[in-house]
Amino acid sequence: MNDFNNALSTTAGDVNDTLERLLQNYDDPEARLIEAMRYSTLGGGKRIRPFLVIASGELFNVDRAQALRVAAAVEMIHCYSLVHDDLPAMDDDDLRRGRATCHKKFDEATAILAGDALLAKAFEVIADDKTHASSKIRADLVLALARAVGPEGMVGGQMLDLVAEHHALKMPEITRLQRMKTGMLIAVSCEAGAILGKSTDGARNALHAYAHDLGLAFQMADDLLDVEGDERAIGKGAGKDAAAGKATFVSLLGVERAREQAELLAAQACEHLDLFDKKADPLRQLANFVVERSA
Ligand code: GRG
Repeated sequence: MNDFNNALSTTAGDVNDTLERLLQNYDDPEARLIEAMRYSTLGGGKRIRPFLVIASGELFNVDRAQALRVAAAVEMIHCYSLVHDDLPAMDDDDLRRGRATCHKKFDEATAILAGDALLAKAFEVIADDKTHASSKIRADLVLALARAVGPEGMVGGQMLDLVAEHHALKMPEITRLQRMKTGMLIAVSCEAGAILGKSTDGARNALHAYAHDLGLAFQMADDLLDVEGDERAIGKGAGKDAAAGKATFVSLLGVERAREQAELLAAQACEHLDLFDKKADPLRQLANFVVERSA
């Protein structure tokens, strides 16, 4: 295993431990809700967003335990989006991370509640003073995260995606949709390290620019996996976009150009990190991982 894979798996282990602690099972009648939340967060995943929080925090010597709480909160939000996206009213998927989706394992109502509860829990974790002693920093994190996942971010992007099923989107529209749907959570994961570390505006903007290119590269790689990926490796249904007649980066650019473009964006993402020294190497390595991944 190389250094990067080691770092990614160490982060995944630490995030799992943090999620375990934050989502304690108990015996009350609502235990089924916690069980569904734990099922949806502790069952695998690459933990790319938590890695971004930790790696960007390291640039500013952020305390790891504090960064891990933010990383776990971001992962809770990501998992909530997956649980809701898999519901019959949305993508109607049976498989996620190589096992039954939350509503298949439990039931639809429980999956809706588990998603809702993960979103609320994430903000509870961020707003708790264990995350940072400064209420200003905690409020900045809450604001950045709420903007990234709300109507002008992830959920707004999901709405555009639903509307897009009835319209042929072009490149600028797809780019905007994907930027909102997946890019903004990726961007706030990078910026969280800068917020926790009270960075300069210049450093935060550089991380934002890195994340912008990284998010698009990530989505292009995801579209390529939907066309070329092995269902067992990616742990979810493949070929769904084409079957649904959805416009994607691959349907608009073709496989070759989408791959070239993803690689270009990953390289461009790294250029935004030039003001940081070797400490930013994990972020540079992640950009390569994102376009080379097979899952
Ligand atoms: C709020 C319902 C709702 C949806 C928001 C983000 C999103 C929109 C839906 C999630 C479904 C999806 C396929 C989004 C595209 C982004 C993407 C490829 C997510 C999967 O991220 P990975 O590859 O997954 O990081 P793991 O399992 O590794 O965490």
